[in-house]
Amino acid sequence: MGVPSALTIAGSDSGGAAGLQADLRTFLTCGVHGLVAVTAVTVQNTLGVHDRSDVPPHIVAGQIEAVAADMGVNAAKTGMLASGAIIEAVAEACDRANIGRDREVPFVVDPVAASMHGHPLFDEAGLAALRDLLLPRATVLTPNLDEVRLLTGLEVTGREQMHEAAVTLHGMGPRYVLVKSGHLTHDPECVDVLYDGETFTELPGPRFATPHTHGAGDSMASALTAGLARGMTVPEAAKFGKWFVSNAVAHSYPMGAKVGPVSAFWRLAPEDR
Ligand code: PXL
Repeated sequence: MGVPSALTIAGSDSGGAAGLQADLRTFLTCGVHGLVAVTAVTVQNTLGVHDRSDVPPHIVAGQIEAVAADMGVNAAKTGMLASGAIIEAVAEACDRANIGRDREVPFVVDPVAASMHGHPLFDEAGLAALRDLLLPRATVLTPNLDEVRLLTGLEVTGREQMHEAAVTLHGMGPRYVLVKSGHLTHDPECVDVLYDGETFTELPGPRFATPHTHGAGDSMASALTAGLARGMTVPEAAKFGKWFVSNAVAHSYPMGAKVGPVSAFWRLAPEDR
């Protein structure tokens, strides 16, 4: 096999911490060629998202189909999807490109709902389209606890409830659900839960004291996607993603006035970091 490729369907963060910039950096350091379908351009720094422009839905679909037809996609993921109209176009393009649950190309749906500053990254129609069109197409759904609440109404305050949330979300269509524990801040550890409809697999990790966590969710989902592109099973790729993001948070750095980015540099040789 040549170099594996992974596709991110995501928005641009001008601050380079999250979004497609985090995804491409992660793909690179995981040895995977990054393909991109840009959904939106955000005007962003560590103080917030100040403006944005969404890409026309047919251009988002066109990017997916162009790279799939010519270059081949070994795994795909979503990030910021911006609107219901873009989600509809993504669902149709993914079907044509054979991306999705029970299809040839595994599909990681990261249901990115808001920026870390709380700015919504899609509208009401986007939430309905995510539920109706993307959850049933997901090989793996990777919500954080805010996204669990948005999708299910469940307020998760402990590890037991993470299991309940995983069961509810699994009933909404994805093949696997990975509930992330980063927002369970009173828990001294950071134990994510993977559920396949029968078995719960706990993915333990340390909780770091750093405030600099921008892009953590994107990096986790991208490393998981890179693992799938390299031929790992979903449980193997989920463990790989957890390992990658724990190290990325451990090596995060301050930049700008507020929350700095997690690092993908940690996998480089020390003299290159
Ligand atoms: O971290 C989620 C995310 C994804 N995509 C874009 C973002 C953010 C968070 O700020 O800005 C473009």
